[in-house]
Amino acid sequence: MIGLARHAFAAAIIALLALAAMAPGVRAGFHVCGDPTNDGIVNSLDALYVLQVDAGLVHLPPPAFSSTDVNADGAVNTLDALLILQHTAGLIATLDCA
Ligand SMILES: [Ca+2]
Repeated sequence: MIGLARHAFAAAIIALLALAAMAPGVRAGFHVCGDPTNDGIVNSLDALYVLQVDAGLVHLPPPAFSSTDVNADGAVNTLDALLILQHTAGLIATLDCA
């Protein structure tokens, strides 16, 4: 039941964010924690990308994993997207990736 709710939550967030922007393609090479889109900026598009990965809509290339697992728990999921959004909103000063 919790898993179903988690996926429903992720799907709702994806739908809302997709209205605002198209998901960018992921380029080779990842450097900034919380920036799986690798555009040098950590923002809501990165959270959208994480939610798409969690929902199975896009594939996360192995090199991107370490910059995407922002809570370093070994998984890329909605918690990482939440932390990215909190960072974007200024509620978290830094993100610590695996
Ligand atoms: Ca994680």
